[in-house]
Amino acid sequence: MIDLYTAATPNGYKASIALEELQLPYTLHVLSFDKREQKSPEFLKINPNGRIPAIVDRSEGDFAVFESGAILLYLAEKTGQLMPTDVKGRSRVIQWLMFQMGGVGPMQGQANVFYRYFPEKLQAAIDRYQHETRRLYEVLDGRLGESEFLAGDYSIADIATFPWVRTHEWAGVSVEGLEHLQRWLAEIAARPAVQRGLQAPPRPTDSDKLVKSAQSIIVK
Ligand SMILES: N[C@@H](CCC(=O)N[C@@H](CS)C(=O)NCC(=O)O)C(=O)O
Repeated sequence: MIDLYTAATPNGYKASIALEELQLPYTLHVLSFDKREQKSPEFLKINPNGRIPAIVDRSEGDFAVFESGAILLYLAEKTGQLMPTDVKGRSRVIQWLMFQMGGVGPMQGQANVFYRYFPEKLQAAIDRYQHETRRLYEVLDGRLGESEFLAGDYSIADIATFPWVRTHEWAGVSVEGLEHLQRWLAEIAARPAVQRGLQAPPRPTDSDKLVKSAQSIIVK
């Protein structure tokens, strides 16, 4: 059994989607950012960075894993699924996973911060992060024009990237003209395991609440 510590955010959904795809039983622990549960002493023992997602694998002597990319690699390697085992195939998945972890996630995350949450409107920062996110989307679109999924077959690289790209509007970034990216988004959104993962927990529909919750993290 796996304990999943998460919240309704793109990084959180990577872990819940992977657990659903792999049909691994897990217990959901939804942390409240408003109550700063991600910074509690108990949770910091699981993730010293005080962020979600994190998992604890109870079947492996309570082994804790933090960082969403590391969680995806752990689950793929534990099950032998969602990532090939040959050196080149594995490398392809890791390349696109790193591209998400070092590129799409941080850039789009900062686009969210400056476009949605930051108390001051810093146009240069908004432009910088939105343009960089769009540029990264164009790289994804190019790749998806030659391959159905990012690393060949459906893999943890797609699971890492999908929850971010699906919320492009929230970051104020368009996917217009990126036909391959749109095709891929629709294809992944249609997967039953992805739909289940996106309910663990569901994203609040009240955008004011979303903004307030995110602001509580940024200002402290
Ligand atoms: N690189 C980390 C980023 C994790 C992250 O930034 N999580 C956000 C939610 S998407 C969070 O927990 N924020 C709460 C906080 O900063 O206190 C990962 O991929 O796991």
